Amino acid sequence: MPVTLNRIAKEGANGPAMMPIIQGVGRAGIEISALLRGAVFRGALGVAGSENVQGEQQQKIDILSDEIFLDEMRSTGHVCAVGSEEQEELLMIDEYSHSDWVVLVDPLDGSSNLDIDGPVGTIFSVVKRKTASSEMPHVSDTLQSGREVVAAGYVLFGPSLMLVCSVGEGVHGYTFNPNSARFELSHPDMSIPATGGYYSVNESNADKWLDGMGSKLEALKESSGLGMRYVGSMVADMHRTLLKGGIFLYPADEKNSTGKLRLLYEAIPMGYLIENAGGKASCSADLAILDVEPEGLHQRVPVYLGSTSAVEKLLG
Ligand code: P6P
Repeated sequence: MPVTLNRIAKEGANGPAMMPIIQGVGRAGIEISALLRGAVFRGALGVAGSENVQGEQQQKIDILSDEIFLDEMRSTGHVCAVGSEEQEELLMIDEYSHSDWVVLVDPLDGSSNLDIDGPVGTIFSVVKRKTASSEMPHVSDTLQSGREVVAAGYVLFGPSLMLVCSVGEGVHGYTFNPNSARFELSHPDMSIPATGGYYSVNESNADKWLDGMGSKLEALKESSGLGMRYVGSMVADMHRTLLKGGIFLYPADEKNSTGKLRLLYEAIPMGYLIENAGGKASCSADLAILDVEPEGLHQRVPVYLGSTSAVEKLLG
């Protein structure tokens, strides 16, 4: 009998509460995957003519994916609010405003790759609200460090549909099986290789990097002999790093002086997975991503994630 997402209920203290939420993420992934397949025939590709809170062009499909994700979180009956890259404010789920759980999400990360049929992903994390269940959830419920995360993961829309997640009891990968129409365990106990793999970065920014990162990366390249791979879609680049080892980085630069990637729904979920897979996730030489105290829903940070030796070699 294949192992399904139901197994999460048996994973430690948090498993039972997290299973229905992660199953909701899986349902959203299946629906978004269907949306992506053949989107071109429905005119769903291309820009929506609006901007997200980051001032970035929203793809039509970003907005549709955000709606699907919110709806599936509502259908779990256990989520009181969702903080989304696509929404300036925290989205309340009124019918379940008394529930314990708040979900942070980038519903369709890397969507600018859709025009070239590249891989994209959904990135999520779950925290327990700090406000009383008798009150309405508040954005302060989202401003918790990665050490408070109860579950995190991503859906990868690639040649196959995958859901990789952790509730603190190891990292496990599930692949959607079209024959049974459900996610089945395909990558149990994922552990990042200690050596080998690739460095993964947009090197075209190297001349603008801050903190001497240009020379630090040159030193890493010279000493490690790592190959280079870069998709420009965080979920795809992080999935390869998790499987093959190496390092994914997006340093701060003159254009993005606090970094480009978002703390709450990109850096922290990926940092939680990488640490649970035996790797290292840093914002700087002396600050782990999971130790950053968030100040804003859409806050950005520099990120260095991967095999411990590669991250430590780069950052010193
Ligand atoms: P650049 C996609 O827009 C994204 O948020 C991540 O998925 C990806 O890692 C990064 O930005 C790519 O940024 O500047 O290299 O295009």
